[in-house]
Amino acid sequence: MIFDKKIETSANQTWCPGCFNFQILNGVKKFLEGKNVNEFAIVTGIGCHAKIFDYLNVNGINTLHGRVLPTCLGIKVGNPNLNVIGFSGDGDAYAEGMEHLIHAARYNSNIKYMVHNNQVFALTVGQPTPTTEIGFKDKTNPLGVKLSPLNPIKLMLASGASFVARVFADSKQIENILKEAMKHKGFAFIEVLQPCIIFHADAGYKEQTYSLEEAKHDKSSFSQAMKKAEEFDYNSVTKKTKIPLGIFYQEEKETFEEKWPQLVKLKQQGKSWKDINR
Ligand SMILES: Cc1ncc(C[n+]2csc(CCOP(=O)(O)OP(=O)(O)O)c2C)c(N)n1
Ligand code: SF4
Ligand SMILES: [Mg+2]
Repeated sequence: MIFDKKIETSANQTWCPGCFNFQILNGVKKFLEGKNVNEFAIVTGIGCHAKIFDYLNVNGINTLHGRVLPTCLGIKVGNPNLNVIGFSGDGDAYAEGMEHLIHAARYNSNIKYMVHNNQVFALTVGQPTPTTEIGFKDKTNPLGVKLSPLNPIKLMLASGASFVARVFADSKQIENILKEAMKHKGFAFIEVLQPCIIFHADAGYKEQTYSLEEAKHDKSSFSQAMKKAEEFDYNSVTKKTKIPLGIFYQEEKETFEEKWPQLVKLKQQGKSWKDINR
C-alpha cells in the first residue's frame, strides 16, 4: 500500500492545543507521504510524545517506558528490510532508557531515533528529567534542580554514534532531517527541541538557534562536532546562548546488520536463526 495524503488515523488527537508535538507529527507525515507503508515500522515509548503512535497509520509497537531502542532492534533483527523509526521523550531516552541509548550508538543498527526533548516528564505533569536546567522548580523539586543537565549530543558522540543531529520542533526541519537520516546507513540519533507549552515553555530557544550547515560546519570532524555540542548546555537561555541545529557528526561505518550478513541472507531465503544450527 502506498501512503496517500491521509497518513493519519481517526484517533482523537489529545495533545494540548499548540503543542509542538503537532509540528513533529506533521513533519513525519510529510516525510512518509508517497512511501510504501509496508516498508516502515514505528516504535514509541510512554509519554506525550508516544501519542504519535496513535496518529500515524503505520505498523509498530507502542512499547514500555524507556524501551524504544531494544524494541526497534528486535524489529530490525526480525526483518532487516524494514525502515524502523523510534520516537522517545527525554525522560524515556535519557532516564528510563539511558542504558539502551548508549548501546544503540555502539551497535550502529540501521535504525532512526527521534527524541522529543521538552526537558520534563510531561505526561506525568512536569517533573525534571536529566536535561532539565538548573533552577527549574516543580512540586517534586521545590528548591529547584541543582544538578547540571546531561548533554545528549556529547553523550552520543562519545558513545560512537555514526549520525548525531539536533533540530527544532518545526515540521520542515523534521521532514528534512528524516530524509537525511534515512539516507544514512546506521544508527541515526536526532534530538528535537520540543517546548512543552504547559510544563516547560519555550523560553526563547528558537530565537537562539542557528544552522550548522549555513555556518559551514564540517560534520565529518569529530573534534569540531564536540566543540559545537558544547555550545549549548541545556541550561536557561539568554541572549548570548547559541544553539546549533543540524547534523553535528556523520560517519560511515559497519552496521550491526552487516556484522551478521548471514541474518540478512537467511531472511531473504525465508529462514530464521534456528536454521543455522540445522
Ligand atoms: C518504567 C516506568 N516508569 C515511569 C512511568 C510513568 N511515566 C509515564 S509517562 C512518564 C513521563 C514521560 O516523560 P518523557 O519520556 O519525557 O515524555 P513526554 O511526556 O515528556 O513526551 C512517566 C514517568 C512508566 N510508565 N513506566
Ligand atoms: S503537556 Fe506539554 S508535551 Fe504534553 S501535550 Fe501538553 S504541551 Fe504537549
Ligand atoms: Mg519529556
